[in-house]
Amino acid sequence: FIHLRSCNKLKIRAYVNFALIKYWGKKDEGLKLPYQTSLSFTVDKLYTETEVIYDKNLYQDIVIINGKKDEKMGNRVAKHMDVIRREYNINSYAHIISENFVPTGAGLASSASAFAALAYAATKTYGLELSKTELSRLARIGSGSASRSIYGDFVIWNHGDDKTSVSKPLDAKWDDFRVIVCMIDENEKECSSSDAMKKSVMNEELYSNWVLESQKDLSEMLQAIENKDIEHVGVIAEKNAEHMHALIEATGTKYKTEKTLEVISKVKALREKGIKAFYTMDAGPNVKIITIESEVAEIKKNLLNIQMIVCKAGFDAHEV
Ligand code: 2P0
Repeated sequence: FIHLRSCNKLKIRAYVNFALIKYWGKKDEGLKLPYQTSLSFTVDKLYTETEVIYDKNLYQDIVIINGKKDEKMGNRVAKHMDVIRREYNINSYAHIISENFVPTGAGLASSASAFAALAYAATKTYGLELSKTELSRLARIGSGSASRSIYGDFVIWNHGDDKTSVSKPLDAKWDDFRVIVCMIDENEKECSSSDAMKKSVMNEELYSNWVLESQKDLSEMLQAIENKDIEHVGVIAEKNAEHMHALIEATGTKYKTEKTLEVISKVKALREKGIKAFYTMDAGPNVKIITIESEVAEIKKNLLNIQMIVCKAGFDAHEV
């Protein structure tokens, strides 16, 4: 029996990750098991910090995000806390205080960093020392991509069953690699990625093609990262993101806006000029430019009107 050490007050920071090979589609909604293996880059500039304070006097979790009660996210967090309580025999509700360190209103708050920080904070505060593999699994049940935010740098999240579908760090050190987040839209996305994923999975023909192609992209990507070949990495990441968005659009959702298309065409124009800039996109309008350090100044000079965050490799989730 593990005693509740409720005086423990600690804060966990987990970083946002961006997928170069996307996760798109679940074979198990509850356990958040993906159909395919994905690969991502955890960044240094965007993160979430979370505290979990168990309190025997509570009769429900109290969730405060960025200083406010957020009902929608609060319910999701409480649901994940229920999973954690059940798995680790914790019998107390908690105050969950979470802050997203992302530029305000940039539409970049991420469920990946949030659920990674939550899984870690909720267990460590209780005195449990979970392995990173266990944390990755637990984070995954909160939000699929959160399984990757347990680790910094390049990360691979395997498809598999509840036990095997966890992330692992890639053994690749590439100091010059950069992801530049271009902030386009601050509005909440209209269609949650969960709902959009479901629609994609329902189209069996397009979806099975996506799974097949994305896994080919993955093996090429692994080789390209090992070779530190930015052009190859960029081309594959772009192709993979484009394929995902084609699938999303074919099944009735659209995340790209006018501004998105404008930035994409600017990135392509940069490439015509010999600048090594490639893009990826997730379930929203913001574009991320994939590049290396030596190209950053030139990219900034050519995209003056766009607010950018230049990111290097981030770190494993840790206590602060
Ligand atoms: C990814 N995305 O690999 C992909 C690419 C968005 C596009 O993971 O339902 O918030 O919580 O498992 O992890 C966003 O989906 O979805 C995501 P859930 P999640 O980064």
